[in-house]
Amino acid sequence: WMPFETRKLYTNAFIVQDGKVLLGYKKRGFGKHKYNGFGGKVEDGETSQEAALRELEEEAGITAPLEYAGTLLFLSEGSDVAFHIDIYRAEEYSGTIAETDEMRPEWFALPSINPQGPEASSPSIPFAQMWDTDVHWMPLLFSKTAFVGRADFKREGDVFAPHKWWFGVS
Ligand code: 6OG
Repeated sequence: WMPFETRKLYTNAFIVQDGKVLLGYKKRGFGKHKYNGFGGKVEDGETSQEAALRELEEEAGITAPLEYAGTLLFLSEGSDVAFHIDIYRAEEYSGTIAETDEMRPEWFALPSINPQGPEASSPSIPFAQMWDTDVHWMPLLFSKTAFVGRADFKREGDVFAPHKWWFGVS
């Protein structure tokens, strides 16, 4: 057991529109080769909302009226760092979505939506290429239910995998 000496604050933002969600394929850094929302570390002197807006602009080239959606806490065995991730969402955006050095944005259809709708031409969310825990809390994000959750990761060989988690309505 270790006390959690450090809390690292991150953001993650999702645009949800017309039965689709905008994700980015991460080309480098933490979470490389996974799809995720747009986000990063909250800098000193910045609120998490300001960081979420800055990261969305830096990684996808757009701005949006982001609303707070939920908070996730990730802990790892043998580490005294707790990752606190504030999740944001918006249903509109302005600007032109652009690929950046860090992220390649792509639209994905939300689960179980009218197959004739405007989202029909988009592939479904690639959960197999995302963080293992995303599948548990993303339905809460899509249903606009404020949520909170925690996942504990354990080392399995070279990778960390979640072995215990809880996500729910906040
Ligand atoms: P940069 O290295 O890009 O910030 N992040 C996670 N996102 C999800 N969905 N699940 C996790 O479970 C995550 N751990 C970290 C937060 C890293 C980005 O990765 C997110 C940031 O948006 C373990 O600055």
